[in-house]
Amino acid sequence: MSRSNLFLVGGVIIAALAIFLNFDTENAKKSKVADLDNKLNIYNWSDYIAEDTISNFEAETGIKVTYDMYDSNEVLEAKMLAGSSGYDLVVPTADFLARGREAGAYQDMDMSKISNVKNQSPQIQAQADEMTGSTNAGLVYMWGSTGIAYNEEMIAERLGDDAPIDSWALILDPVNAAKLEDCGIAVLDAPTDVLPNIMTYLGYNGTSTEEAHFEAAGEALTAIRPYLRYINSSQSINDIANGDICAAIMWSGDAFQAAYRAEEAENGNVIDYYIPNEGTNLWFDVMAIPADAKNVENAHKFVDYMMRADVAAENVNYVWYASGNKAAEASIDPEILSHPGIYPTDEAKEKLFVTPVYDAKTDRIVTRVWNRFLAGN
Ligand code: N2P
Repeated sequence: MSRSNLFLVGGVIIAALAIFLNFDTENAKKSKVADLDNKLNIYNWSDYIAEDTISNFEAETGIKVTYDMYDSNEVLEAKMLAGSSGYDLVVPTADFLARGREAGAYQDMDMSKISNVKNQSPQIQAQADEMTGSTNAGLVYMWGSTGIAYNEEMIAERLGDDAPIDSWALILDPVNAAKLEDCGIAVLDAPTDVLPNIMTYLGYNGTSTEEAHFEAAGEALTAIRPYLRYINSSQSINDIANGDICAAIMWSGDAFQAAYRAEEAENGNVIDYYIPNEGTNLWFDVMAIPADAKNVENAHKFVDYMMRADVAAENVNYVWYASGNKAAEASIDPEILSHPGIYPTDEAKEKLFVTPVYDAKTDRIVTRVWNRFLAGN
């Protein structure tokens, strides 16, 4: 082969290679975009969605969902503040979302992409928006209260007619706690849902941020610590349903899920829930998008899907929490809609408060008091 021919062949090979490589990277780019478009990583509370919501969404949109669960705002917060969680959609309680936004851990939701935003209850949404100081922070998924779930028969056997089944004293009075130790008491591992309520039991305002009030709440918890079976936020649904524990500080919907599970199992356990008359906190859990989410479009598509009235109603009928979705109410089981433990009456609402957005100093006090309680001293 002559020298010039050699150059020609070499040139052709290089050009072909260049076209091939370029083509290949273009393809890779395209498939990467397609991958991104088809994925969604969700991190939500445990026991907080109907069984087929995710598969229905996947079938309808072709988006592949990875669905992980947590049972504490603190766990979620740590992940959000560290960044690179890999999640595209999470559901913090509004006070945690407010703090996370201040730290730059969340991005705004583009409400123009959520046509079903019209279904949202303006009243409920306003309460969350007030805390975050934004109308674009996210949309309230569910809301509820913190109260006491108990096994009717087991409590009656141990406390008789004296059982204060309208007060935090059922668990917080050490005399009662000692009598219930054998049948099992559980407390939520949720400092911001427990400490403010213990304050109301002690006669303080649940929205107080005074250090002395947190310390007093911590002492009241420490006094009953020896009688507690455990401090955990996701175990008590099954345990109280099965009769393995008899009283628990729980979130409203979880308590009703337990009651329902016991009924379904026909195991003889009758579980009830009440909002203590000293007062309790109402909370709002908000669908929100982390600042570094990769699949932002899909996160919006999912929120829009969750905001459909029929989808929202199905979720409520399964998890027994009150919905942020007003349009869903027409399809929510009337038993749920009229239940004062789930949708509190206006009278009960007067004793309810929302845990404030704690600043860094208050947050440190809460963490210190709670860790002491967990450690049992
Ligand atoms: C769901 C608990 C969510 C309520 N199991 C906590 N805000």
